[in-house]
Amino acid sequence: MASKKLSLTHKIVIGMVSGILLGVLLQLTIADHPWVDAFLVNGLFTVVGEIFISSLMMLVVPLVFVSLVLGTSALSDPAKLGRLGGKAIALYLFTTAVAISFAIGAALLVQPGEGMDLSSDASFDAEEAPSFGQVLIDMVPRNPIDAMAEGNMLQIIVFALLFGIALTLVGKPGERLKNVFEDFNSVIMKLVMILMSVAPYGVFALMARLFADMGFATIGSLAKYFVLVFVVLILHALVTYPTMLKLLTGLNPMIFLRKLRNAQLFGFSTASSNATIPITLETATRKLGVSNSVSSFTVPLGATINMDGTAIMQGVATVFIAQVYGIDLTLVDYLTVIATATLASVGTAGVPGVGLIMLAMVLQQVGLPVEGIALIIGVDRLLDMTRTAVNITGDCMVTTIIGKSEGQFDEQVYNNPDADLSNE
Ligand code: DAS
Repeated sequence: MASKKLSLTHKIVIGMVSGILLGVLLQLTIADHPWVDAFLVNGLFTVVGEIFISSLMMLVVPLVFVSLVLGTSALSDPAKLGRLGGKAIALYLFTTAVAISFAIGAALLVQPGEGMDLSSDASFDAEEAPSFGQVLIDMVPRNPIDAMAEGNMLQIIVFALLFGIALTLVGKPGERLKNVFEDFNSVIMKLVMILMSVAPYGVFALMARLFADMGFATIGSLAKYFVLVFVVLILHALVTYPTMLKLLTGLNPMIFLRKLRNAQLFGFSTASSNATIPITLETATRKLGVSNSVSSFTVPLGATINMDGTAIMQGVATVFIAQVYGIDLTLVDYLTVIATATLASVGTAGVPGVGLIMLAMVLQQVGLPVEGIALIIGVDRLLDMTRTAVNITGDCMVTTIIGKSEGQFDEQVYNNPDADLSNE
């Protein structure tokens, strides 16, 4: 009997697990064999891992711009766009507020910082939180080429939306240009497929380097904090999202979670929602059956403004740091944390480590010492990877809800187990 071809998901999981096992082994030998660190961990694995992430990031700007222009131009009625945007922003902010409220409640119950003495003398440079008005002003690109060069996702989204609307209103030239964009989109999507085929090697290198570098002793002293964030993240992805999807669409959430595996594995491996946009977009359209008109808008938007996983870390970290420094927060303080974390997520891109930068804004808002972040940096990478996978899951859930509510959704594709890239 011909052996069943390994699916892409299986290959990525094999790459991930073997990378973790090798990394743990190397971590134990690095002290005696410095060449392992130099040639393998900071040599081969770093080079392969960084090339893999850069190759994904390479596709994000052209893919987001082209697919969003096409998606917008297909939405014949611009008023529909307003409704789509309103629904997306409302749902994204709502799920983020739910996530952080859930996290704060769990942290107050578990008390992760209880009994911890203040052991850190390191400091953390906090960035100023942009005002909400400034975030709105910054969304409009003065120079669209600059916005693309800098990968400013919100500015690229705004320019692509306006360009797509103008494309539909300009008649023949727009029709000709739309054909060019459609061909360009096909080429970019082929590039995404090629990159997905080499993903297992990139994931292997990323995991091997991470686990060779990460001292497990750090997790030990922060075990309560680490485990609490991890558990709340998993519960949010496996309970909150399936419940919302079932209640708001009636769809089978188990199918949803199964089809999300590749996108989640990419998000976990890269710790970057932005780098995973090509896979998230492909998942939303080809696996979940949401039209490009909706996905091309809600996926890049979600990668930027929707960070439920990040909000969960911020909720637990705020309670943890307040406890470690012996500061009692009031209900108003917690409401301020929820509002600040929800709004802070709007203006920050989905790249590795952005959650900690946003946490500094949240702590400042409630008068907590920002240097408390130095306590949790050591275990943040693994949590960043997990919360990025949760962020992406939230993006796809909202995309599916909106696609179905807008009639831009093919339920046959959603229910078809073979509408799945992992077999390619
Ligand atoms: N790494 C971020 C993302 O890409 C999440 C975070 O930093 O919390 O979504």
